Amino acid sequence: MTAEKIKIALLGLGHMGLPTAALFAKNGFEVVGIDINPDIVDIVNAGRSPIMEPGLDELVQKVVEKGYLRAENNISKSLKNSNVMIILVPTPIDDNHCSDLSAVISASETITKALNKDDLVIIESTVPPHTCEKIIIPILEKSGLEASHDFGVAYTPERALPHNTLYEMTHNARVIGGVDEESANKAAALYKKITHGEVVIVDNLVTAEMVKLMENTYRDTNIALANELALICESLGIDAVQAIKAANFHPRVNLHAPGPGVGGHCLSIDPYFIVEMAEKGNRPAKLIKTAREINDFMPYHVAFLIEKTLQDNGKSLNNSSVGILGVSYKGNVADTRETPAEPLIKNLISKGARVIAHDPLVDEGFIKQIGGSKVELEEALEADCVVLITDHDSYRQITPEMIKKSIFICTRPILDPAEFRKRGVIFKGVGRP
Ligand code: SAJ
Repeated sequence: MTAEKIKIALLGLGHMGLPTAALFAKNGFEVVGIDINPDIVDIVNAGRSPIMEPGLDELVQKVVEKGYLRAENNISKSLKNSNVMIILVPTPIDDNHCSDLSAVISASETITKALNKDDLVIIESTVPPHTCEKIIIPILEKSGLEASHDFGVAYTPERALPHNTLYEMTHNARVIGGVDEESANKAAALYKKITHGEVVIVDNLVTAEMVKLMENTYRDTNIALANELALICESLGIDAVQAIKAANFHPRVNLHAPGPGVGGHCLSIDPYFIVEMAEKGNRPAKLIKTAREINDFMPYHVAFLIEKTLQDNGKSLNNSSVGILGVSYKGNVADTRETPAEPLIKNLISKGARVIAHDPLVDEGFIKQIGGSKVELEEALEADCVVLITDHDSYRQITPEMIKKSIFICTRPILDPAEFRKRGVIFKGVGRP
């Protein structure tokens, strides 16, 4: 397939899908973005991005204006005219921590209706191992065409950090696996057009699926290690953040940062895809499961720290106001998916606390929906107990004088306890006895 002959259809214009579509369009490919949400389609066709991501609004405007990118929300002739189809739809987990592949299955069925000989289907959605070969390819072959013989299939996981997506998508290495060598090479040639990073071809589809899960499971288990060490340090009167910082001077140590819990739609979800398939194969995934349990426990440990610190200072939680700083799942993003702030706020309210919350990037709707009320920063800082949950850059400017009632639980390692304690602030935190 030569470049001018390639017409790309990308299914799923989300946090990763829209940047991917825009980058292919920026590099001269004709791209149709397909999404089931008509609002997203309208916003993109108006030349704007429905997602807050630095640089994305301008990029979408440029490529839509030039006619390289357009969006549609149904099976259309443009899908039939496409010869490269990319699936980048969400893969959440259900209440039993099992993968919900309904969006991937639906996207595959959509493609099957428009699949032509010599097409290339690329899956980017994060999926459990063996999904491509055991679920997606059988659906695609309902077209009457045979994978490898008639059409190509490749898997390449997206791996861009939210809030830095465009840079990471054009610089991070890409891992690619194919149903056959030709599919992998075709996909590699395509992604080399949008990234300066290394393009690493692995043996097959399942290896590429597993690489993505390994990356995020590596981070989740390392964060769990940092959190467990922090809990132990608290009981031993050791400042875990200081100890971790010192330990990381070792050339082969990279302990992550303890915090209020692990949010986002990746690290808190992807490890379960490995657990699900491991247990199907009667192979336990004890460490991975335990790490998830440790990270999911952290919001409740923060609630304990708040309650205990108030009690130690003659106040009770059910007569106190708690001012939460930050509700998104991590600093400088507006995304609240799986945020640890949600279980924390619900737990505090169940114990009778009055919870007020500030977040420069999250609107009132989410905060109200979980039972809190959105306030200005000044008001949150006047609460009986101020709790920093999200490491937004703007919170690095907080000074001891701003903590009006002198109790401050800082769950992220972004402020210096000594600065606050020497001005009379009762400064506690995860791993900060
Ligand atoms: N967190 C900690 N301590 C740390 C690091 C993070 O508590 O030391 C928390 C964060 O506050 C956040 C959560 O963990 O709540 C996840 O944060 P993250 O930045 O590690 O993860 P994501 O979901 O924003 O992005 C990750 C990235 N994966 C890797 O870095 C291996 C990104 O490259 C992936 O593309 C993304 O998941 C994804 O889409 O899978």
